[in-house]
Amino acid sequence: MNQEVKSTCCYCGVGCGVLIRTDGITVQGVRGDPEHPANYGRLCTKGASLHLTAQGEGRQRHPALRPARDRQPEQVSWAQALDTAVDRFAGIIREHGPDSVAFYISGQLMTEDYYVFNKLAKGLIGTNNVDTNSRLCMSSAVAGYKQTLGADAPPCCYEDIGQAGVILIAGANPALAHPIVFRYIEDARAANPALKIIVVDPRRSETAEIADLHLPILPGSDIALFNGMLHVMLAEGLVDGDYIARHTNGFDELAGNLAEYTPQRVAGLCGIPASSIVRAARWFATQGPALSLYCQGLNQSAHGTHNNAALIHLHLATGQIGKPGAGPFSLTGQPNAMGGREVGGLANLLSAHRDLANPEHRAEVAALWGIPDVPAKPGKAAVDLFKALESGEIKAVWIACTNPAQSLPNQASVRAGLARAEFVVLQETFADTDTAAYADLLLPATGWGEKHGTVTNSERRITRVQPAVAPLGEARHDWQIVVDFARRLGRKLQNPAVDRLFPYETVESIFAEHCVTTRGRDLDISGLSYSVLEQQGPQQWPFPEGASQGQQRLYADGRFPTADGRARFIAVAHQATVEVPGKEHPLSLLSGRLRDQWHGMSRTGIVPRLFNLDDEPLLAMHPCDMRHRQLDDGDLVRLFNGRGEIVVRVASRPGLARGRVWMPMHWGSRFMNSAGVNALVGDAVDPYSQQPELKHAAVEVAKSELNYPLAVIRRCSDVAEALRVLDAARSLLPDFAYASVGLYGRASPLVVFRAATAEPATARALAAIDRCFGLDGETGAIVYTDAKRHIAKKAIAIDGQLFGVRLAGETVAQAWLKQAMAEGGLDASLLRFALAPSAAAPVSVSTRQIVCKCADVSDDQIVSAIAGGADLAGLQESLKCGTFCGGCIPDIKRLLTRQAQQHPEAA
Ligand SMILES: Nc1nc2c(c(=O)[nH]1)N[C@H]1C(S)=C(S)[C@@H](COP(=O)(O)OP(=O)(O)OC[C@H]3O[C@@H](n4cnc5c(=O)[nH]c(N)nc54)[C@H](O)[C@@H]3O)O[C@H]1N2
Ligand SMILES: Nc1nc2c(c(=O)[nH]1)N[C@H]1C(S)=C(S)[C@@H](COP(=O)(O)OP(=O)(O)OC[C@H]3O[C@@H](n4cnc5c(=O)[nH]c(N)nc54)[C@H](O)[C@@H]3O)O[C@H]1N2
Ligand code: SF4
Ligand SMILES: [Mo]
Repeated sequence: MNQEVKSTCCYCGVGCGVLIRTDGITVQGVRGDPEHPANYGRLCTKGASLHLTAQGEGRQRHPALRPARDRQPEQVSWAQALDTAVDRFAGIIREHGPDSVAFYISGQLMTEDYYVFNKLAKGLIGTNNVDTNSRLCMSSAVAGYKQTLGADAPPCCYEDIGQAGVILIAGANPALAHPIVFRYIEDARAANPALKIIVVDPRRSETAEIADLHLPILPGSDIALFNGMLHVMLAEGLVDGDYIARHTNGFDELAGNLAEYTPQRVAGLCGIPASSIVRAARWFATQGPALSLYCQGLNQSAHGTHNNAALIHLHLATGQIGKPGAGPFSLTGQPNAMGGREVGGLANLLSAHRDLANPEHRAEVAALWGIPDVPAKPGKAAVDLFKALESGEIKAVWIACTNPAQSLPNQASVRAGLARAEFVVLQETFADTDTAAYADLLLPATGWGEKHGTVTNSERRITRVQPAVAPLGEARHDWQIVVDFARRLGRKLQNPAVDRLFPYETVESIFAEHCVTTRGRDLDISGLSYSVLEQQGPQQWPFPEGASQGQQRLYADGRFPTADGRARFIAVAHQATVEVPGKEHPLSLLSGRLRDQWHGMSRTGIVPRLFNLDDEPLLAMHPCDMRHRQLDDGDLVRLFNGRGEIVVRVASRPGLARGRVWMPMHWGSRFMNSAGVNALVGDAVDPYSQQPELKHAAVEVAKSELNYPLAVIRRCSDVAEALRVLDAARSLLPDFAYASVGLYGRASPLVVFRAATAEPATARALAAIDRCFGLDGETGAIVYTDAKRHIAKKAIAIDGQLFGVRLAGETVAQAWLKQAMAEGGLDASLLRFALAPSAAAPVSVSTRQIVCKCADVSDDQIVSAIAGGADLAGLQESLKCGTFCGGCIPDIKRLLTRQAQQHPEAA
């Protein structure tokens, strides 16, 4: 019998509620939870395809121990696995002290998982070496809030988006990275024609398309812009002197600095017209409630904390905070980065927004945990933690729910650190991430659909996550793994507090303890419990004991959680990026997200249709920069700086200013033959937040001399087969100077492999490739070879349909071949076209346009349903198009109008 279980989407920090449909054994489907206040039933493409990632493919199913670094991991029991880990950790701790081990965890864990990891390190072992991937993500936002407002608390809520008069989106691309937030922005735009939207982004991003004013500032120049805006406000009398006087400190000192940020000077620093700065300032101060949305464009900078502070200043100076539609709203990246911050799971924090540097806070936590003290010495933040692995200072690392061998900057150093470490544990849901190659011990964790606990989203809302199915194989919940390890380690180290520290039998008991630690703090949730969350639904914090509901907005009374209750202005000044493009490396490299992929693609990378927009890592570049280097669209280029070199395909993007290139962060060594963009990005960090400058590196691009292209497209009967072929193809990647592999999916799933060589591929190499893709047979095959031009092609048909094609030396037909094969096949009678050097499809190939990317519905499906009498509601009912993110509804309406015009008689 099917039932629906309430859970959340495990991707971005919007924190959408989902209903998981299950027969109790497997996950059957997913839909948005109509009752969840984050999304009211909507989902984006990633959320809408979650069930496709929960079928067991690609998972780590049992603990495994690697007998030696050059050997494959071998299956072991949980007891063997944990005892081995205990022996190694205890041995290293005894010999070298607690600071010789470290934990590197993740904003994608549940709050309860996070809580016990933190307690294990700080409470049991006695080291603050516990840091997380939130260091790469939110730590500048944390430091920015704390420096100015006094606590790490986003003061806004999603409802503010619909109530704002002006929305400033800076260094964020919610159209792709927070799609449901973007739906709210679109709704606000539709409901209020007077709404002004300003987008600050060096690129003309997808989000910039909705802007009334796009400010394509020079990378890293946000402080100058915000200071310049404040200068204008001050000069034009647009600041709220009364609010400043009553609720803030430090304005005069900042104002002294502001004098030099004239629009003319700022125009030079930011590379935008002075008039745009003036306009942005006036709109911000005069259009009604002002709301800012910001993310990694501000955070991932060596001056990220001050980027955040400079933006928050605009709100403090105009009193645009603590009221509906207004405030600085930091968008959280990961689904539970907020929860991690709440339990203090970072090397410089303690439980419930307490600070490690504060002796009173340390004493409070020690008392709550029932131990004499917690260590005072700050732990190592992410970048330093991996440097310490490289230097040998840290000898063992426990990594959970993150993939540092892809996502950290300066990959050469990170990978050297992992290789040097004496003992690496990887607690993962999926097998074979880039980090797995370095792990001595692999521990299988439960994944989405199996997990339980709580998560907090961007608007401080805590949701209970319920399991829909049992753990796969031998997988265990993250908290269970930690608690089991902690108890074994505590006994081994003869720590008398171990039973008191880790008494938990249920996940609920951990949450209950966490709630207690928050009593009296800014994020007080002493009034929350699992039963309150189940009965009353997701709740925002604070929610102290006795409260009947959470708090929608913070600071309505103008009182801030600082010693004197006032917010603070910080004297921030413009700073350049750490690497400034120059003669040798004249291009500024930006990196970020695509709509349909999530980080290192361990999950989204097993869903064929999530590759349909981008199935290869592309470097976006301005046409003039390309011409200057004699590059054509689609050429393979070397992308390099002093740190490394990778080969990628270049794509012309006029929306990108000259001198800037952009690459997605998603491709690592599992989908291409290099570490991806982080082979080039440096590891300079912000002095306050220790967040690395992931968004900026100086690079150069040159045409590669890989003149012999290769492409293989292989149709598969189902996803399971596609994943097997994909895995096999991975073994080919290291053989090439350029290679990438991906999926593609419509009616049939495909595996798409592309590579290039400097010398023509030998017959032997081609035979190996054919074998790998199952294209080595003769039945149904046709071949074409032109030895003089080094062209060698082969196509195979099975059951009257094209099954696979390998093109070497010339590959121009691959684009239409891919479409045709994905739509179900290419009739065998057309096989010879597959080998022709034709970039255009033969007439008979259907070229369907996908209109609804969430439900994967094409224009011809919609047109034929309209011909059958369907209206919008009918289409939504029968095809499900336009029912997930809603982004395609305008396109569906256009098709309805077109059809009505072409066939008025039907209307
Ligand atoms: N589809 C998808 N969504 C995701 C994720 C994902 O992997 N895939 N990951 C989630 C996570 S963890 C995070 S942190 C968020 C990130 O969400 P965002 O930060 O919104 O996304 P990014 O693409 O990293 O970068 C945002 C924009 O910053 C711009 N930028 C670069 N440098 C600067 C600068 O100096 N100044 C300014 N003003 N802008 C700059 C980039 O051009 C880019 O358009 O996304 C979350 N959502
Ligand atoms: N150049 C560049 N680099 C970047 C960024 C950028 O914009 N540019 N963005 C940075 C940012 S903001 C972030 S957040 C990081 C993200 O970087 P990572 O944290 O490395 O990214 P993920 O691929 O999400 O890694 C999460 C891993 O946890 C596993 N997992 C999923 N669920 C569970 C679970 O419940 N338990 C356990 N134990 N494992 C699980 C997944 O399979 C996955 O492999 O990348 C950073 N790196
Ligand atoms: S916006 Fe998309 S990725 Fe983010 S939580 Fe909602 S469904 Fe998941
Ligand atoms: Mo992130």
